[in-house]
Amino acid sequence: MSNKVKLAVAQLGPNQPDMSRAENVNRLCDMMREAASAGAKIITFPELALTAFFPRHWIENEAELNAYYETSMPSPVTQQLFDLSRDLDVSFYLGYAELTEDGHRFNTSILVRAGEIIGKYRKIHLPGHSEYKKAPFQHLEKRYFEVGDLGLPVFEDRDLQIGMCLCNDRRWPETFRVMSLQGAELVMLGYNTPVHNIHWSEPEHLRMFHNRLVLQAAAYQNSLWLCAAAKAGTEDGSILIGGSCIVAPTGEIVAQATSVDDEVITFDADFELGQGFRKNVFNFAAHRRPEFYGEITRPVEAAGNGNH
Ligand code: ING
Repeated sequence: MSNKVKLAVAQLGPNQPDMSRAENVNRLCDMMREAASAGAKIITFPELALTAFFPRHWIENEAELNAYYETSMPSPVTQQLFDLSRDLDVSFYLGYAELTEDGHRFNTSILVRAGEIIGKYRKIHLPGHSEYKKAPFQHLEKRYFEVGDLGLPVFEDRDLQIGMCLCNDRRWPETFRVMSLQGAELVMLGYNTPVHNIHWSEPEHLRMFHNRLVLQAAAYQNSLWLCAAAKAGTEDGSILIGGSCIVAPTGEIVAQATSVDDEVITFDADFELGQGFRKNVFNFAAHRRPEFYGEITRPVEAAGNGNH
C-alpha cells in the first residue's frame, strides 16, 4: 500500500536589493504554477523569500531595517500567492521576516493550505553575532531577530504530519528529533547559506557538504521526508549556496537543484516508506533510552564542559 504525495521545492535565485517584493512574489507565483502543473501538492519556498538576506548588513536606521519585515501576512503584495494557492489547491511553506504589532521581530515561516495559514514557526537557532564585525559581510540574525517563541510544532495537512524549521535549525539534531517525536513525517525548511559569513576560514566546499550531511542524517535518523529550499546565487555581492533538495527517510537525496537560480524540483514521495523505518530501526518506543539523555536539555549555563 502506498500513500503518495508529490512534493516540490522552489529554489530562488538571488533577490537583489533593487528587486521589489512584487517582482519576487511574481517569481514565487511562477514557480507555484510550474510545481502545480507537475502535480505537486506541497511546495517549499526559501527562508526570507521576499527580500534580500539583509542580516548580511549592519543597518542602524530603524525605518531602513523595518522595510525588510512583514507587518501582516498575507500582505497586499503576497495576497496573490495565497490566492494562487487556493485556486490551485496547493499548500506552501514561505519564509519571511516578521514584525509583530507589539514590536517583536522573528525569522518566520508559515504553512499555508489552499490560501489559509494553518501553521507558523519562528526560528530558534539564530547563528552569527549581534555586534559589528570588521568583515566583508555580517551575519546579524541575533541582532535582527528574537529567538522563536512557538517551539517546534507539527501541523496536519492532507493527512500528513508536517513540521517546519529554518536554515541554521537544520544543523542541530534536536530540531528534527523534537518534531519526529511528535509524529512529523515531513519537515519543510528554507535556507540562505552564504559561503563567506561566519568569520573563520572554512574551506568553501564544506558548505555544500555540511548542508547535505545534516539533511540526510536528519531524514534517516528521524524517518522523515525533507524538503529544503535555498535562496541561491550571488545576491548583493554575497555568494549563497544552492543545492535545494528533497531527501527520503532512507537518507537518500531523491531530487536536487542543479542551478543557483529559480528552479523547481519535484518528487512523488511515498509516505509509507518512512513507516518502515519508524516501526523498525527507529522504533522510538522500543529503542530510545531518554533516561540517559538528560544532558541534552540541561540549560546552557548548567550543562557539562561540552557546552562552549
Ligand atoms: N545561514 C547559515 C546556515 O546555518 C551558517 C549560517 C552557515 C552557520 C554556515 C554556520 C555555518 O546555513 C542561516 N541563515 O542560518
